[in-house]
Amino acid sequence: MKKPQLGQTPRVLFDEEAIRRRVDELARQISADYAGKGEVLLVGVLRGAFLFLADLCRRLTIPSRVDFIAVSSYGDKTVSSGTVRLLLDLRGDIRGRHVLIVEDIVDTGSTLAYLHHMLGLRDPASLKTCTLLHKAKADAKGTPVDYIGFEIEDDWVVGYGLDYADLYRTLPYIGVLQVNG
Ligand code: PRP
Ligand code: 7HP
Repeated sequence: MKKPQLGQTPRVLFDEEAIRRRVDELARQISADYAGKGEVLLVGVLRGAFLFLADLCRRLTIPSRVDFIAVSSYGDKTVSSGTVRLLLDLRGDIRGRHVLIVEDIVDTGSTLAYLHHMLGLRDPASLKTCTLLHKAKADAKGTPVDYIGFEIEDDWVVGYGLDYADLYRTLPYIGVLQVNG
């Protein structure tokens, strides 16, 4: 993917209302699936998933806790380095717990595959994955993606937690950045 021009206003892909409706639906589905199973531990993947997780967790009707993990593979680029760096590990032990990884986006799938493998080794009672956005081209290397908010094309999307070079993250909507060329 070529470089987005900085300073542009992103084209709206999902406005606040569309995001709210879809997050509501996901929360209902997740609450139904986990009902009666006890507590779910939501693992938010920083930094991109912070807004999605905040909205999702408040709409769940099941008992839940929250922990965070931070990874990075893009830096200031729009092409994955292919190497996922663990910047911050979970605070708590996940052995015997129902764990749901909460991502903002699955693009190449490298991050989710890395996290699923790493957390799976820690012996959780169950391990599922949820992402707000999923690129059609994503190849999560066999990692199941259990809950998907929206399927999207291979555009560079920003807002609602997603960034380009650490910009645009705080936009309330999800938009597409135009690329040069
Ligand atoms: C982004 C995003 C996902 C990951 C998805 O994180 O938040 O975690 O990339 O890409 P992939 O499917 O190609 O691995 P990034 O490394 O940019 O860190 P950030 O969330 O702190 O911006
Ligand atoms: C990571 C990421 N961050 C923001 N927008 C996208 O389209 C992205 N793909 N992978």
